[in-house]
Amino acid sequence: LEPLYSFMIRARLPGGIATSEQYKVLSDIAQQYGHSSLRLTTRQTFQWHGIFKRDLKNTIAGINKTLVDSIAACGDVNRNVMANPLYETSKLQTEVYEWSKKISEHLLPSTNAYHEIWLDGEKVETSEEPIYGKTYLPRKFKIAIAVPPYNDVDIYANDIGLVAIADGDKLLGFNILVGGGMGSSHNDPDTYPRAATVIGFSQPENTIAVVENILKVQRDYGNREVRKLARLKYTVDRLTVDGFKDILAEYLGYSLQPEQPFEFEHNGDRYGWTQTDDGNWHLTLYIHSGRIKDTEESQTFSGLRAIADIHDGEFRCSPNQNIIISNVSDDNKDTIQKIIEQHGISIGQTETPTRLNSLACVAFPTCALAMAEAERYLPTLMDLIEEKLQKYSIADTPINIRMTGCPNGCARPYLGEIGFVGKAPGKYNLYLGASHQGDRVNKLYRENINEAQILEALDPLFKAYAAERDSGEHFGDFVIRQGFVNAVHNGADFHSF
Ligand code: SRM
Ligand code: SF4
Repeated sequence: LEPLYSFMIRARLPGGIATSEQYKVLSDIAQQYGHSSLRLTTRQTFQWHGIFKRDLKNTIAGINKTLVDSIAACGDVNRNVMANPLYETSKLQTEVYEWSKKISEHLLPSTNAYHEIWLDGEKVETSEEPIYGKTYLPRKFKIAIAVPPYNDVDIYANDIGLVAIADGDKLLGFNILVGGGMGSSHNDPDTYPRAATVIGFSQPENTIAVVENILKVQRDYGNREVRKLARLKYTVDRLTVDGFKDILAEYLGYSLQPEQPFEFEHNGDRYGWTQTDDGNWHLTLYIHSGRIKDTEESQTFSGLRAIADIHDGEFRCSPNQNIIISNVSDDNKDTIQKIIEQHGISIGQTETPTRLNSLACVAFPTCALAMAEAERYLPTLMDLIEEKLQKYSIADTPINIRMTGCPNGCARPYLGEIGFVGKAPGKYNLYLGASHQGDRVNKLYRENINEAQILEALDPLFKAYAAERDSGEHFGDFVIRQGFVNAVHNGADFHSF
């Protein structure tokens, strides 16, 4: 008798967008095989947990039927390219979104192996991958694209970031960022999270060439000996930023132009209803840690399914584990609002800004790499943190809080103004001092502490922040100005004291 193995499946959802019809199937699969629970991820897609081995093939075939697939949702290739999914908000957003699709399609592996194994496709000889070569990449590879002032994709956490530079609605090109990444190992100074570095500017027509060649530099220069040092961030640091730029220029046949000025405001989502010029409505829901399931407080799973039954627009995944019900007609708006209210689903109007800016990874019970709870524990800790924020009358000030069950960093904890990274059950490292805009990683403040110690550590910080902050100063900047932690500018800084 074989043990009852269960698996996680991740969909590849181009642009993070599912039509209502597709969403119904995703939801039905969750009902049939996945314990009526769907998980929105920090990279704009859906996961199903607890799929039994015997159901694996049926589940994947079901996903394919909906025209969503799971190719390149995992593996040492480029993952989905993240972009703000609500592209109708401006002509510029639409154009940038089109670029994210083009890049994603261009970098998809062309192998047939996936179809052979899972879809009973006929076995064919596969030729060498045009971009990935025979060896693929040394490690997973991630790209995101952002339109300032919104950094909702957390661009600095990606191997490649593209920041749109525009004159009004006219796209002039992209600033190119390289070498972002979160993964690290506890007590191993060779590994570190790193905010991506801006290396120049490129005109729109060169976008694909620039991205493809950065990927090829990583393919050829990335560390294939030591897997934990294989991400592009380590390649960039090993070659030095200038060295990397020189090699890229050789691959491209020209150098990138100097970077253009830009500014981000924050890296969170914008909640509630919004209307676009075409008259359609869009509703961003707050889904705690991206978990779509029914609980006593909120029947999110049933509510979203009921919306899918009447909604003729789409369901779009945000990069922060939330969902946007998009392209709602005037006629449907009130009905959808009613379903939301009947099912106790949040549209981010009653939570504190700090809770709305919090993220937690999956961790226990499904993640085999977890050392501590994240998704299941953060709400409890948030209640206690909110008590402290209220005590010092700063509950209306947004502070980014991120928690993960291990240092791999799936909820981008090192970009939290307050970051918790699991060390052991009930114990976390506490990091402080990431920027609110998401362009600077944080630094270790307390190691291996439990709930009581976390609250004891945060109390005086909140007290000082309430009394001594400058006007408009964010918490992450304040703790650095006051000397609680030093700012981290590069990988070496992360571990130094
Ligand atoms: Fe992740 C591995 C979950 C976004 C860095 N991640 C895992 C695995 C697959 C564990 C494993 O290898 O067995 C987790 C599955 C847990 C489960 O039970 O579902 C897992 N990662 C997730 C998700 C679901 C977290 C979430 O709560 O939303 C996210 C799925 C994204 C997606 O749709 O593709 C997720 N993972 C991220 C991010 C955030 C991002 O990309 O913006 C990061 C940090 C950015 C980065 O890559 O540097 C991230 N995951 C990792 C790493 C560390 C990589 C490294 O460079 O060291 C691992 C471990 C590994 O690759 O060996 C990992
Ligand atoms: Fe699992 Fe660690 Fe990723 Fe959390 S951060 S989902 S515990 S691998």
